[in-house]
Amino acid sequence: MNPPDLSRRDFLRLGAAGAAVSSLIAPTARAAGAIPDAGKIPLLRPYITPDDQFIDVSRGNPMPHALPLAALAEAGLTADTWRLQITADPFVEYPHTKIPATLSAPRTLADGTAFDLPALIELGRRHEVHFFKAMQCLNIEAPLGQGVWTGVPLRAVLRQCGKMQNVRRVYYWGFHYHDPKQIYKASLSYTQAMETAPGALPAFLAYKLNGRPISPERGGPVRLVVPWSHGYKSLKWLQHIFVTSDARNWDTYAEANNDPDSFLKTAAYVDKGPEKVPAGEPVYLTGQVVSGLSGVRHVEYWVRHVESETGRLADDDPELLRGPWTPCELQPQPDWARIMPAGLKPKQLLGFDRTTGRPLNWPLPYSITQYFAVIRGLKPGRYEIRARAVDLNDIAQPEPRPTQKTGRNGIQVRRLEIV
Ligand SMILES: Nc1nc2c(c(=O)[nH]1)N[C@H]1C(S)=C(S)[C@@H](COP(=O)(O)O)O[C@H]1N2
Ligand SMILES: [Mo]
Repeated sequence: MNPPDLSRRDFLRLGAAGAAVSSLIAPTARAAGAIPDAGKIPLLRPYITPDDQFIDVSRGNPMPHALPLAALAEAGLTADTWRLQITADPFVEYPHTKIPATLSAPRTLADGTAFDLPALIELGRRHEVHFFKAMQCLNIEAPLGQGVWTGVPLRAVLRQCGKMQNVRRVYYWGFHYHDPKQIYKASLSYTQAMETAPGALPAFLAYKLNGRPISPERGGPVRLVVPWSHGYKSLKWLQHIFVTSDARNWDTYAEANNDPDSFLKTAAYVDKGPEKVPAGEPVYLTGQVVSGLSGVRHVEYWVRHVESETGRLADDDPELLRGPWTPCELQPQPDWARIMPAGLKPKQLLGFDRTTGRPLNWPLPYSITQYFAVIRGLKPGRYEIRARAVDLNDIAQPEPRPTQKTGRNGIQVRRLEIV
């Protein structure tokens, strides 16, 4: 399916891309109203990622979303058959746990109290939230896609389980063929699940993406989405929530040497482009910037002239740190009302002003924004072009935590030759 996203057309109109590009162009050209080549800027992707352009990094053997409909129904992965169990960990393990976690009203298949989709949607009548979020794997150097997710905060669901005691972590997992080796699990601390700072986005159980039921490929019928983290916390094919007094992190991602409580990192990613550009023609640099926990102040690029093939330049090489780095342009804000999925208004989205329908921050937190630059005057020769994000603390990528297993944000490079 294609969401009703017209931003690509908007971009390609000179009015949108041109207005932003004009600040890069000499004052005389601007005064004359001529914006050379602006229409050629290869922006870009639609702001909302069409389903078929989302990058899929699912695991599973076979992939749950590849199951035929009957098997999908048997797996509890259709709207009618989906059930969610919520149970408490009965064990104690000294010295890690001393008193078991309890729920006075657990939700189980055995006694018929498991949540079904109508019950979740009914809960949404009081608690529903909508917001933009990008999916980005902690380990992959490209965002996977973004859209408007709709669902119910996790805390509202947990409150449907009676009195909760001695809980310090909330685990969740999905369909896994009853094969322990295929369990993919993630967790939040109790506080992260239950409390949200004013204006911040809660962890929630999503049942819509871009106004429609979440496809099996994107993790439907219900996906647990954690706005502030990388994709590994946003669990597909959700079927079980498990509360425990064990404060240790046993996420599948923790077992794979990742920081299992990382925040989404601010980082710029560079698009591919032509390897050869004729002398005298501008080089169009484009890419995507993810706004992580620390936000985005701007994106900047550095052009490095190289004599021949060179080895990798470390992200903390003094030459790289010196630059000179030049600001890129961020894409203009899309026409929010036009790109909204049917039935949704921008002012209903978290992070948007309730009266004006304008976003409270731009770029949107935890989302992808595109950037570009028009680079002129390069003489024939070989070049490397790098881009990096600078966050709202004025810290440039890959800092402040360059350990890549906390979220890949290495500085990307595009190589080209001016001929
Ligand atoms: N059930 C389940 N959910 C999962 C995963 C998984 O393997 N199984 N992978 C996670 C990881 S590591 C990422 S990056 C995202 C990828 O989301 P996508 O396939 O929608 O792009 O899903 C997350 N949710
Ligand atoms: Mo991932």
